[in-house]
Amino acid sequence: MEFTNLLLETSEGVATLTINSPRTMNALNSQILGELECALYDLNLVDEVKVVVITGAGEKAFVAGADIKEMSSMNSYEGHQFGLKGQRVMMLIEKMSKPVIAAVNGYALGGGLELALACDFIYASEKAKVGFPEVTLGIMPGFGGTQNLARLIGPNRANEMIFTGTMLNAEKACLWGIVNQVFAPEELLPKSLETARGIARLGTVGVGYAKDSIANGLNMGKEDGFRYEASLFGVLFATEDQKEGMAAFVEKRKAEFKGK
Ligand code: CO8
Repeated sequence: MEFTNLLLETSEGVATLTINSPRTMNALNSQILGELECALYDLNLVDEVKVVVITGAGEKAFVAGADIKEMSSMNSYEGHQFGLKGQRVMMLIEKMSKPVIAAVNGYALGGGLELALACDFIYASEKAKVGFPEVTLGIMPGFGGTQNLARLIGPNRANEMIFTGTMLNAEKACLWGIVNQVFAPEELLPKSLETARGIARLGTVGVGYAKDSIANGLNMGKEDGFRYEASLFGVLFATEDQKEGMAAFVEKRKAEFKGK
């Protein structure tokens, strides 16, 4: 599939999806959201792809938010549709059976931070700045940010970030648990790919089921979560990866996983 605003590169089981509109700080307009939805839907179906890394083109921004110029003339119905479109992309990332890592190379603001938060974890460059400036525009986060941020760092810190609209630097974002690791700018993508390739070499059915168990378990009571985990755990014993992984351990050799 051809994309106007995305670059897609796949190697060693890892697809790198780069949002490529640096002139507008990779702001998410309707077209980019549509392309992201198609690309992610497709990547979830491609067997060769085991892990996805999302990043932004250029040196300044991961994604500086939803496109303010496009939103400025929307009516209520259009705003609602735009919000739903963005939320579909975020939900798609969460529902994918493959890990998605956000490599945040610069500003991740508003919808950009929401995109990063929808990913399974975030690596950031020392230059990254994250925040929700929506209240400075008279709106609020609308691509799942109020939900995902509060679940990740708790309501008090989420309240402070969202009500004040201030940005955190990478160090503070890491301290607050938004970002897992911070790297020098030139190290960010290599380190993200190294982690992604490491995951891609493992038993990726188990990885996908663990993602499912963590994500869905968070919306359940603990007992239901335990039950859900046990049912997925049991299914893994019907996979080739489980047989290969355990046989390799017993035979003292490296496992050759097939992802099935
Ligand atoms: N939308 C559209 N264009 C943008 C955006 C954006 N979010 N961010 C930057 N741009 C454009 C600028 O307009 C500028 O274009 P031009 O040269 O044509 O004027 C170009 O990118 C470069 O930007 P700056 O000159 O401003 O660059 P600076 O380095 O001076 O500043 C900043 C960088 C700090 C990132 C600054 O551009 C900025 O503050 N951008 C806006 C950040 C923001 O407010 N983001 C939140 C947007 S709202 C949102 O994301 C809501 C999500 C949920 C939607 C739900 C809908 C229902």
